[in-house]
Amino acid sequence: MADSAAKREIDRAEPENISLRVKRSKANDYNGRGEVERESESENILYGFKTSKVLSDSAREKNIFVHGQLADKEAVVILEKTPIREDTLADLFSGSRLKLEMRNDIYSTYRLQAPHHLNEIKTTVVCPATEKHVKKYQRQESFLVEETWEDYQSITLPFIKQQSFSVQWVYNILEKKAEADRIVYEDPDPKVGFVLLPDFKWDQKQVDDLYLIAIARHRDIRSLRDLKSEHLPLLQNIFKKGKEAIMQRYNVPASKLRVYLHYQPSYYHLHVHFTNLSYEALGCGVERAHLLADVIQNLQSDSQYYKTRTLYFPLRAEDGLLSKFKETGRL
Ligand code: G7M
Repeated sequence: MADSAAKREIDRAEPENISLRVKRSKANDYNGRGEVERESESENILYGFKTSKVLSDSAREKNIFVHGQLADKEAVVILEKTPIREDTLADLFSGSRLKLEMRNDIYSTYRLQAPHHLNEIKTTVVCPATEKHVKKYQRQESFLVEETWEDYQSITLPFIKQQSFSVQWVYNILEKKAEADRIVYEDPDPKVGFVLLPDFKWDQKQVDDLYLIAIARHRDIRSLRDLKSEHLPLLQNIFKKGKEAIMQRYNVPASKLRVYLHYQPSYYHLHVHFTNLSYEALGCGVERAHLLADVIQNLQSDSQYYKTRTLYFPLRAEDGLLSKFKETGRL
């Protein structure tokens, strides 16, 4: 399979770099005041975590989203089992303990206790978490919303100006105050430049679930709705150089990538998602993802495309924007 070939390639090409990067990023922590703090790898900041509620969990995706308190601050912790990598199989088979559960004819099942280094759970901590973060991770029913350009101006724009998530983490990346050692590619040009780095959902251990984001240096583009033909050089630059950088670093060709923008995004600063085509990343469905190739073509044929079209997107039951659409009778 091309994917496993690419995966072997990532391991062969850069085993040191990748593990180093993973280690370094574990040791980095942004303290919310514009600086990065180094944290000892062995320190367990989750030691005193008090669980108040499981926001959602999935047996299929093997993850759990937990709301609780961390040293009296609200926090969300996401625990996620990661894929089993082919290059760990030898260690897994020879270094584990097996406990027999049942045997029947040619069939037997076991509980395998993997060696420590293969027994990790990817953990993401949001602290202090706002109420909006808690809602974001809470399992909720979704509703499809129809947004005309007029709706955008009268409902969506005022709402996002007031209530959107802080993009401080984005500025920290652009200013190299956080995640600087994770940058895969950067173009410093203030107009068409961008920074490409792993999305924090990707543990970078295998390319099967490859997930990077390109963050525009330009700070005045909130979302798809702000795009005009004058932004084509920026979008084309991200598309071309992003794909090239991913090929060079991870040996994944453009034909294996899904490159898209979210509408609505969670963070209103222009960024583009690059995911492995064979990985069904959350939010890559037709109701939320807009292929960058289509966005470019739409703007080439009509500079005002995103200022005239009705756009559709899902909103979750507790999203404040959904209430606004309801209040104005648009849903
Ligand atoms: O939904 P939206 O298009 O706004 O997607 C934003 C993306 O940014 C998501 O895929 C997040 O996983 C990713 N992301 C969010 N935060 C807070 C961070 C972060 O601090 N670092 C990195 N590398 N990615 C993030």
